[in-house]
Amino acid sequence: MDDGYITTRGTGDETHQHVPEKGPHDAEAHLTTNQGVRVSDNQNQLKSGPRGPVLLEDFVLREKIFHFDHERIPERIVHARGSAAHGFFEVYESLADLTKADLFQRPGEKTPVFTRFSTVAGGAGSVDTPRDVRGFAVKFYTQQGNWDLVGNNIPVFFIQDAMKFPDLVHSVKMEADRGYPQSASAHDTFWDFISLMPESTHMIMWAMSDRTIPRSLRTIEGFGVHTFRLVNAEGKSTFVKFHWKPKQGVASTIWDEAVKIAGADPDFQRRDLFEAIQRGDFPEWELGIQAFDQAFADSFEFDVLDPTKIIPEEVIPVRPIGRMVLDRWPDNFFAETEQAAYCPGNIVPGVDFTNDPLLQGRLFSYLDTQKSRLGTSNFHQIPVNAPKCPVMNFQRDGMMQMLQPKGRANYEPNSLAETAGEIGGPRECPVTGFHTHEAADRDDEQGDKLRLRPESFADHYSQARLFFRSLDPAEQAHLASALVFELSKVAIEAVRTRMLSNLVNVDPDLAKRVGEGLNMPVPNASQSAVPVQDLPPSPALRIINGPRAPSDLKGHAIGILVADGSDAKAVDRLKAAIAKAGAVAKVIAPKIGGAKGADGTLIPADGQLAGTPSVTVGAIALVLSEDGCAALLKEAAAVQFVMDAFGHLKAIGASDAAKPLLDKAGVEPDDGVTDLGADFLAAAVKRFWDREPKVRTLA
Ligand code: HDE
Repeated sequence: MDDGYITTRGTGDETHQHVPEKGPHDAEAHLTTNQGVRVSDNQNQLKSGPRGPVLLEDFVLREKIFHFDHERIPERIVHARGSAAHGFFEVYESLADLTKADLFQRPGEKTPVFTRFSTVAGGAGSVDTPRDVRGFAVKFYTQQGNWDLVGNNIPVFFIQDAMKFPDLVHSVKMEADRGYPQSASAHDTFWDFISLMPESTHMIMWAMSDRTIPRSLRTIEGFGVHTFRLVNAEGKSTFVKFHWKPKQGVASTIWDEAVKIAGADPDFQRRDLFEAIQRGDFPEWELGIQAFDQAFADSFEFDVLDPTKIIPEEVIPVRPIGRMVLDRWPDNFFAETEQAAYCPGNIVPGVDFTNDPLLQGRLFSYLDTQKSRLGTSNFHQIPVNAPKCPVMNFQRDGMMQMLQPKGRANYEPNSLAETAGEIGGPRECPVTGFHTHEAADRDDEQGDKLRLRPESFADHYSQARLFFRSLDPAEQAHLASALVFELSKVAIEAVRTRMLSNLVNVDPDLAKRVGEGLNMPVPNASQSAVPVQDLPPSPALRIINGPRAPSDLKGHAIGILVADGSDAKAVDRLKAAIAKAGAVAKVIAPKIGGAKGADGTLIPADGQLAGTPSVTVGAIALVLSEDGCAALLKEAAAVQFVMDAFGHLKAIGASDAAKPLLDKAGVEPDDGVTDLGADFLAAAVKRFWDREPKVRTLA
């Protein structure tokens, strides 16, 4: 323009020039409005004169801003923060003896799945590594309809009855008046509620254990929690508990590490899952069941309908029945991960519920919440939620209806509709349709209308004790310290005291340790309705020194710290050895452009030191020259890099010249501190728990 005003048109037009002209109706290659009209200028609104007012007739602007204004939908009231992936489930052998569910009939058959992991308390934009339970929700798109197994990474729950769920969630979420804390259970209202709910004690043991600070979403177990049932073609019902066991092993962080990860990379676990899938290192879980009958249920110490109880694996082993592999990241986060609508009520013939009062309440809640979140009763038509088998019924209309059924008949029975050549349209399927398992399992599963908690649900402490006493001593110390940390954030002394009195029932030594950590006297035990039992420990519950600790380096990330003067060949050798072990090497340098090797070659970097602290990797190697080391001694980030790796009990491999940095970071020699040879890779798979008493005081 030659009127003296600067225009900014250039950018948009240039972009357009790169788009090949395909034809007048080819909307793909051209920016259009939602009505399909091509947009001529995506940079400037329509104005009356160069500095004049914007014109109301600018439908391109109005449509664009209108749509943007409505991009957000309500986040999930719980489990708002989540990451998901597509994959498949492959059944190992026919389970026809136990269930008629189609996905379990033919060995080797694969069923598509969409699996979402989540934290519970925080909002959708909260960090990935708070101390929190993780959701583990799997949607199986079976040929007989969608089956959703909506579980957690902990096999028990806080409450026994759905009536208490809103209270529980209100107490843990940010406090009603002040709007904080976001994504943390360490505050008054949560512990006030918990201290008044002895039935939550078992879950609290799990929640305060290392289970709630997992290293990766790839290293968590999953549990269906409730007792479900499988039903075979003869109508025989078998009770089951569902388990997901990660092939990657079960691994957790240390609390100090989880806190630092939250600052270094709030999306740490989402990124980890994304990167693993992108590089073809597909995470895998085995699905297992604990199957049992009514006779076992009657003989078991606890009520199998009580969701605050486990059945130890030593009592009923977990039978692996198939595997799940997650091999495809969603194309679009909102369309898939955010709009995924899970519902424990989505089951298929061959699977059924039990009377677990928590499960029954859940069956109600999820359908409801999806309507509120997704705005329409037609949310099942959203691609991620739509079954991959035919859907045929006479449900019609509703907001955002995407289907266009033909014909006059929208009722059943009718004699007008024609579907697949049959007059009358879709019909009931008395044989293949879903039948609820009819028989009550016991006489007390029917009768008068009552609001009461059965006596068989009365023992709130024995399994909490079982859990605590089953753990490795290092994990017990973490659990006690977690309680000290959380209760130290509780301002109301009476709440702390009440919690201590509940803990005495779990284990007097635990209560003593927590009392000492708080510097508070331990009160008498709170009242327990039934005597607390000493049950045999279950070593399967351990993470540290447990049966499912990671056994190799596959999928681990190892940081290699370099600086100017590092031996480029040594870095290459290490990278090759790390790759051979199936792990991922991350070269970390003071500058992202890399470091200049001793031989003058450039050592490319994957991360810059300040932005890639050692908490983001599982072990560290220091490949430094004397000069490089001397330079890093003056960098707080480098000293902290090593200090944290040592404090987080990780393996540290170091070249001789890196010794001054080890010294400055306070590293004391132990089995986890090695040279850069094979010992380092052998050490990198482990954490050195024996080191812990040297680096922190635990309760
Ligand atoms: Fe949930 N839960 N829940 N829950 N839950 C939801 O549904 C609810 C419970 C679990 O990735 C909500 O879509 C009630 C146990 C997961 O999208 C809501 C009760 C277990 C997810 C809801 C429970 C879970 C949810 C919120 C007690 C483990 C995330 C948004 C009666 C077995 C699924 C939504 C995803 C989500 C209700 C208890 C797991 C409000 C009423 C026990 C993994 O419907």
